[in-house]
Amino acid sequence: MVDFTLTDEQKDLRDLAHDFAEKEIRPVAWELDRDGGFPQAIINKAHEVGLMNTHIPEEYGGPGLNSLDGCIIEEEMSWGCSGIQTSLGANGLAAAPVMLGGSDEVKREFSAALLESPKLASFCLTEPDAGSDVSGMRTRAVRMGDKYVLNGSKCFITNGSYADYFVVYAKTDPEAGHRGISAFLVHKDDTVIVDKKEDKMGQRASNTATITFNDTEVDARYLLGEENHGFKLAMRVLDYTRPGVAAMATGISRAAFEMATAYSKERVQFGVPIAMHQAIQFMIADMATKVHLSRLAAWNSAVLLDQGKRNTLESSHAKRFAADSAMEVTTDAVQIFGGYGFIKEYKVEKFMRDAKIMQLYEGTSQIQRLVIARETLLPRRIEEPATATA
Ligand code: COS
Repeated sequence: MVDFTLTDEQKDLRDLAHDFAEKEIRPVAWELDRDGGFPQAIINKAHEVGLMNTHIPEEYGGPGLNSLDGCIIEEEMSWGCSGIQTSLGANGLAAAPVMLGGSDEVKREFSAALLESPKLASFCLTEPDAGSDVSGMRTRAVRMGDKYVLNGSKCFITNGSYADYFVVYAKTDPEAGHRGISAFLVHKDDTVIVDKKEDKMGQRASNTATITFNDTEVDARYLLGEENHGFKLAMRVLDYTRPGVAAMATGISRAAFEMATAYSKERVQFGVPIAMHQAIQFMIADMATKVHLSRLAAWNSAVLLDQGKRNTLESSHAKRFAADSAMEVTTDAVQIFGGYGFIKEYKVEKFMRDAKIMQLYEGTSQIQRLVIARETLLPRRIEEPATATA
């Protein structure tokens, strides 16, 4: 039986994250959104209080929090600002392939670097011509003695301009399709070029950049997993991280829902607060259901992972539902504000812009439906179990 009763430790974690979101994130969120500034000061503080790198196992010196713990933190922090949480959480996405595929020595070295100081790591999968179609990537890695040499460009890379480490997927056998991709942990040097910082619709406090690797040399010990097994590693990573994205989407929905509910009790039209009108009540009811079910789906997919079970189907259910719900809930929140919702001063429109990326990154809502359809029609297609080590 699934039991979502939080332990005292999980309640403390939720309070810590909520307090941080309220005191550190919210006061600067709208300013960083307006200016597109990078939340370095918040990253430093989050690192100091233990709200970053929470996934690093205890055996490597980390807090070893599980996937459900991660969801609890990500919802609260995204209630503060999902753009800032994207900056704080990107290390988790980059560290997952290291924890799943790296040698013990590499895991130890990488964990120590992230835990010692607020260093950032980026996950580099997407390319201009390879978004949903991962195996269409063109970045090449060629083995030369005890090194690999990487060439190619990756786009939409979170924290790309500020990262010291990059987990890069590249073709090691270009003729072999998805069976010719490998993953590498790359340390930044002067062959790693930040080409472009994107000017985005939402999550403007997160840095998104194009990164080019020009004859970048990587020691062979930084190959993650086996050569040519990088595609499956990436899929396993996404199974691992999509519950967290669903939790982030829940945080955005909840924030917009709270703001709209409060406003509906204050705004008077036709002689009563608009919350007294059934048209608004039904919107509020649907929003409440979507927030509630988004959280349950995120937690369910996380708990499966914590139990060492494969959660491919459930993480796609959660990511798809929570992301689409975030778009709907935030749009309805703007609607409840009426014309004021369209005015930046009223703040609620930021959630609608931030919600859009939830339907796009870590697999679009269409890709989640593709995974759900395949898993439903061919449930035993993927033999490999997820491990609970990352
Ligand atoms: N875990 C382990 N293995 C998996 C897997 C999973 N979750 N999903 C697929 N695989 C395996 C398959 O079993 C298959 O193995 P074989 O080579 O032994 O046959 C292999 O990977 C290829 O799978 P599939 O045929 O499903 O690959 P497709 O090229 O059709 O791609 C999708 C599948 C579209 C689902 C995948 O490319 C995807 O998730 N794309 C979105 C990428 C994304 O999220 N990008 C965002 C960037 S990260 S911010």
